[in-house]
Amino acid sequence: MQRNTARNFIFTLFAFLLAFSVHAEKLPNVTILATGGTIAGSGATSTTTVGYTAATVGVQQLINAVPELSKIASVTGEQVFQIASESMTNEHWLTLGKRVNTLLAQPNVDGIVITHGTDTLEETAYFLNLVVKSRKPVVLVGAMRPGTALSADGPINLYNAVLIAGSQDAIGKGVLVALGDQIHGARDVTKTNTSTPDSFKTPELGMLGYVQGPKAFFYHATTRKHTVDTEFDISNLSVLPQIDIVYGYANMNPVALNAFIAAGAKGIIHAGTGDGSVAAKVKPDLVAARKNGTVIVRASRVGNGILARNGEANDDELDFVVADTLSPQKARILLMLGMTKTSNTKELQRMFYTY
Ligand code: DAS
Repeated sequence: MQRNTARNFIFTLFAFLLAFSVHAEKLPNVTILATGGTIAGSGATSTTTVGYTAATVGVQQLINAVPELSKIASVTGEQVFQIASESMTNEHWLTLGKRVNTLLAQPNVDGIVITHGTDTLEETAYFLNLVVKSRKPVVLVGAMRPGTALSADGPINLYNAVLIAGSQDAIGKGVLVALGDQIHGARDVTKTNTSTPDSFKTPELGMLGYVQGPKAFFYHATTRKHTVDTEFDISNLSVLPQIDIVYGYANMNPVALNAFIAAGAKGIIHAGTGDGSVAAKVKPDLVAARKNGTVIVRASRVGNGILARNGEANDDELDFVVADTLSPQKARILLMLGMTKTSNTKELQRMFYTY
């Protein structure tokens, strides 16, 4: 009888320990890739919210500053770059995109958070939205105030981003952006204010959800292709086509356009006034550029709305591409990736209506 009791006790203890260890291991594995920016910035005083230095704090310090992370994920940190994001380059993007794909191919990585400066965060997010080959969550996060400032937003933004990256609900949603308790999609989010904490918005087309307490809540999903459904592959690329943006304004002239082309631009995003209008002084040079093989995409400086094909220019006749609803800075990214596959303007236009 005593031997049975002892055996039952040992079996019960073993079963409990097994169950506990399984539960403890259930925390998602999230890798934080740090690139710099304000979220890693520091200022001279607690009220320095502008005029601070970005990209001074390392990834482990960012993680140590939010001990609550250990309750929601098993976090690993990597310092990929340490730059202010206005200095992000195509080469940085290729390095980051390849690292993300390598990590997400590992079964022991459930999601990735990328800490990033806010100036080009929306661009990096959209680039990754087009090149990441996994359905696992990738969440970009930044801050509008350095960690040294009163009411710094970096720590809670980082906590929320890790929560989303470990969330089953975030799987298959495309690359996400998390600031201010909000969840935005990479395609349509944009920075709308130079300095206030509510800067990131998805005007008109709408953000995807919120983070509240210990959970990510999704209410929308993008209708455009992303991640595993895209046709772009950077695995064997070491350089991306040079695409530049010319900005439309009253009294515009073709000097910048011609300078970009002379410097070797393979494509031009024309960020026109209104519905992508082309100034009379610029049109002859834009038409000539197209005839000489430069791909021309008509976009708008306005910020919202569909760029209508054959609206402000006869795109069919001039063989221009239109940017649909993409901002000029995101149209540049799609054209750049598109031209790694083709220069055919009909194929490129299809891409602008697909992604
Ligand atoms: N210079 C800005 C950048 O690195 C700082 C920031 O807002 O993150 O994007």
